[in-house]
Amino acid sequence: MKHLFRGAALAFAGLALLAACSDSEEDKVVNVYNWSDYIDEDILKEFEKETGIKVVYDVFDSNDVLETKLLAGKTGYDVVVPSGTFLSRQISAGVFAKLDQEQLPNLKNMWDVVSSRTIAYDPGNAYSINYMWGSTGLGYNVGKIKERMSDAPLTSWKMIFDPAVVAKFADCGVYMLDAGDEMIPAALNYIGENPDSKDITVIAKAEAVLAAIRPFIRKFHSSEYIDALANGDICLAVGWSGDVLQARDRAAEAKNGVEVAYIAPDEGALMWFDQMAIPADAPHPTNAHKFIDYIMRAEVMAKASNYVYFANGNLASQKHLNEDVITDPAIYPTPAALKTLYTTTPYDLKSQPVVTRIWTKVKSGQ
Ligand code: N2P
Repeated sequence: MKHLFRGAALAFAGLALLAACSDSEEDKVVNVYNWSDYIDEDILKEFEKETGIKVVYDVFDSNDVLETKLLAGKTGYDVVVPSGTFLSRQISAGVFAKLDQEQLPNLKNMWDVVSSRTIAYDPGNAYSINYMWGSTGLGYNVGKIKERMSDAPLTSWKMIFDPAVVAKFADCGVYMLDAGDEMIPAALNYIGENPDSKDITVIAKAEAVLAAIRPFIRKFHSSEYIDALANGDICLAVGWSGDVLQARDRAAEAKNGVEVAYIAPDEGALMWFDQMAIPADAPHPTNAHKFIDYIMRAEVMAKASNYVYFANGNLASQKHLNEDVITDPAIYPTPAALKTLYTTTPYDLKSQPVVTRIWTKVKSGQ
């Protein structure tokens, strides 16, 4: 009996050792799939230098593209960054592994103002951690817009959704995000409907708004507008806050006389949250935790926001943020501005096909 007991104890210790070994035997690599123009690449180099873990970094500019891959499975990715609405239904579909909080000591740095909002998508924040958040608004070329319309309604969605206004800018180039899940709510909000409506008769109303301005849109794309704005190739874009601010900086650096500005319009704009998560079939889950924990370091997170001009969900990072970042209301909105921002919830099985159909139709211009 005594022997048997000792045997079992030994076997148990052996198993534990094996588990520890397989942990440390994970290949020294982490495969990250994040949005384009969303990090200071020095961060990746510094992580590699410190940990010896190579970062294979791949980018996307569409939640739909990420979702298609995740639902098919076996992406090979260890860390992915869907927005809250998409993350939520991906969690329900069993796409992600629960985070092991013991491997994430820097969770202490996170900001309850953000984490209390992201629980709407990920109850208990069990599967995800906020990377960055921002708004969806308008980027414009100050000079070109003024030239064409001296009294342009710069702080209103009329800039894009009023056909008589946007028609004036068609010649200098108007881009729109290729994101039906954001543009349909924006169109609904513009006509006074609930942007988060799941009622298909309400959602259908967005089609007429978008169809009316379709002739004036040069391109639907979710990342090319940064350079297009910066180079002066277009004069108006629906875009993501930090991306437009990056365009502003690229223009200033190029000293090309282009002045770019961002506005989250008065009628309200979408506030979204991009969340780091680990696919259930990630090949290197331990490295994924190490990577996420590294990103959650106050200095690292601040370095990322200082570079891409998006706000983050990390309170400890705030004392390391550049003055022009923490004080810019386009990045960290004032409490009053925050009240004008709306959030959305995921489309369900009934509403998603309607959104997809409208969006495909609008883009095709038929
Ligand atoms: C990064 C854009 C990410 C914002 N360029 C959209 N979730």
